[in-house]
Amino acid sequence: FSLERLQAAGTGPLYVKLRRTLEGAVRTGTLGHGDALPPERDIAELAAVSRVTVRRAIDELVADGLLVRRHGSGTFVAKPVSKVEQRLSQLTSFTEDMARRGMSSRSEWLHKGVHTPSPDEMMILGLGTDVKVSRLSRLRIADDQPLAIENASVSGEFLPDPSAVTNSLYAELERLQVRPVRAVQRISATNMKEADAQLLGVSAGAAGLSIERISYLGSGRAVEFTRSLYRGDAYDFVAELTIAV
Ligand code: 16G
Repeated sequence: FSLERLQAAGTGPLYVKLRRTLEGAVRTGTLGHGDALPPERDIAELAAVSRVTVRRAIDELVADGLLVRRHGSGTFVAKPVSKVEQRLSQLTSFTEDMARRGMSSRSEWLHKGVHTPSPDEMMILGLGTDVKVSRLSRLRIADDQPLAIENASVSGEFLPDPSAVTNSLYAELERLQVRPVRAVQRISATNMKEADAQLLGVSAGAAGLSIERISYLGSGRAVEFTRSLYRGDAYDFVAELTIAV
């Protein structure tokens, strides 16, 4: 970030020149994906510009997705993401979806436990007053890239022991002979809150897809109520449409 580099970065306001210099450093590999940026005050000193100028250049690169700010640990060069395309017509599990693409998948568990259901869970899963609910929260990772945070609730009648789920929830439900055969899924847009963004390795406020899935057995009983947050930059949902008759 030397003064000479900045002067060579063409015309325009200082923050634009600094921005171009930083972009150049990423493009040429001087700054690698995942690398930490030096502290703002060091950049300001090296480039002989004010902290305000540095902040403005970095803010814009964060907004563009080239850099990521992680609370408490600094600013990093974002890792390039490969997008996952998911068809919207088949009821499949995350593990199966990734395996079909030749990707490995794993879960980082955030919580597994048996609880008294919330009013929402009671209503959606059709639970009686004395039935418990199994809750499973995890970060879903494909080929080492975090893709989604999933919070699943399953009736205690169908899944009494959530600790039995090691990786695939649907594989366990299949073993228990209560794998769902139909689901209704609702997708809406959201901006990620700081804590969620941090888990998913993106900046606070980044675009996310908030997804609710309620899945059912052939008998019509609801098995699963899952709320997920997918990375908007890493996931595309694709639906095939046919003409209405
Ligand atoms: C998918 C489902 C989720 C389900 C999970 C089971 C969406 C938005 N969500 O991620 O509802 O619980 O698959 O995956 O598609 P697993 O069997 O690999 O645990």
